Amino acid sequence: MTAQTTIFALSSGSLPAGIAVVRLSGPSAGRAVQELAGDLPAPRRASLRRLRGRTGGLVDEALVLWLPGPDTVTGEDMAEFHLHGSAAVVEKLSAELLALPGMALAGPGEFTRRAFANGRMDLTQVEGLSDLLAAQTEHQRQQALRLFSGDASSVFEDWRRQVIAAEASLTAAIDFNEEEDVGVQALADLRPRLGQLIRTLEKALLQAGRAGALRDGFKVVLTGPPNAGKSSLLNGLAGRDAAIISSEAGTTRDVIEVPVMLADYRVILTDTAGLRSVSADQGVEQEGMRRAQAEVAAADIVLWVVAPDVTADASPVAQPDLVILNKSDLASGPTQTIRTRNGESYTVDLAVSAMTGAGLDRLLQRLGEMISARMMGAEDAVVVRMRHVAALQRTIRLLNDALSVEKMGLEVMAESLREAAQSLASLTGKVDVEDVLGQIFSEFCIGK
Ligand SMILES: Nc1nc2c(ncn2[C@@H]2O[C@H](COP(=O)(O)OP(=O)(O)O)[C@@H](O)[C@H]2O)c(=O)[nH]1
Ligand SMILES: [Mg+2]
Repeated sequence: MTAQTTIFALSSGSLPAGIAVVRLSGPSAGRAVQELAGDLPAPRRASLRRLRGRTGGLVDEALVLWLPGPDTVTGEDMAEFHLHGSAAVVEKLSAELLALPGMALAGPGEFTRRAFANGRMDLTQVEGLSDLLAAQTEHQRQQALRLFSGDASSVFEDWRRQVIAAEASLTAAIDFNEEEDVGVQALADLRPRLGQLIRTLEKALLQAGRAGALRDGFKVVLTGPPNAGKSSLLNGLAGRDAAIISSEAGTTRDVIEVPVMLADYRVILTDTAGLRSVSADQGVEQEGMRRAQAEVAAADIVLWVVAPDVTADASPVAQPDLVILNKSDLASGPTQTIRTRNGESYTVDLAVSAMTGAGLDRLLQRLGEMISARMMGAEDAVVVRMRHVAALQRTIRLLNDALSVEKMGLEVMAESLREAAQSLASLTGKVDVEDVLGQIFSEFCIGK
């Protein structure tokens, strides 16, 4: 869609609703208002108007906002119609708008794309907006706002300025290269500065893992031998029957994920197939176990579930985060340790009974505490997405390249620094971003 078209879309939620907001952006926004409302109301003032179609028939009575550019979210002329929120009203208005020249329905994220194209937002802010619209928890909202507000962009920009400053002083040194000492001195000055920056970037990368969990949900995986009661426990923790329970070992073959809220974090409880040795003809169960192992590898927290009436093979991870003894109702007394098939012993962290519900509250509380402790400050992270991680890793590599160059290679060093600055610039979208644009904007809904 060219910038010459004027786009419009329903920007509010699904219909019917109290009010439906149809947004317009582009050069004909003002004309559309004039045609429908009869005049152009005062800018930035909500004005009540009767909207009339081409034949003069009444479309609706609506609040109309006229928002002349460039001081708008998209940087273009914009308008809003606040209509009565029925499908028929929106349908009728859309038909009237489409009859006007240069008017088209907006594609997903097209308003935001125009805002980006007109320099009203940088790429990190666009990502923040996308996350903000998807935010389900208070922590996710805070993290998204950190990106959307431009806080993260200023951090990225500060890093980039440091690299550019280093490159500038190096270039100056190269220009004086006849004087041996200047190059030596320039390097001596630069090394600690770049080293410090690399450490800062590495620290930001470390935070990225937690930030990712905040965005996508914290993954808690239940693993253990068949019939230990993993599926029963998942249902108990989730408060509903999500997984099938059976006394027949090997019932759970697929991975079952149940999102729950714990300590105001989004947590994905994950039930898996029991782990045991099976013969080759039990192919489906084997595939289930393969998936179970993949889930364990991707887990943020691994709960190893065992029970008094089943014998466990060794835990699939060296150190499970919690060893849960289920079926405490079957145990004759308190059980402190359990023994595996080959004689290893593990300390039981919590005894519970999925059947009677005993200990479930304590388990939930314990999980909430573990997650809060691990996620502490994750909403402050600026490196959140895989794209950020990749750009940062590349930057660190280039800075290390620059540092490894000896005095004779000042120009090579300067080149590495230039590339490092570019790599940081790609975070906010100052360069080289065409390929990532499509990806990011495709996450948006129509009307945003
Ligand atoms: N007595 C008792 N039985 C349980 C408990 N939890 C699960 N079971 C039973 O153990 C069997 C296996 O349960 P299930 O949840 O399918 O185990 P999974 O194979 O680990 O997923 C079923 O017959 C359950 O009813 C419990 O806390 N106490
Ligand atoms: Mg199961």
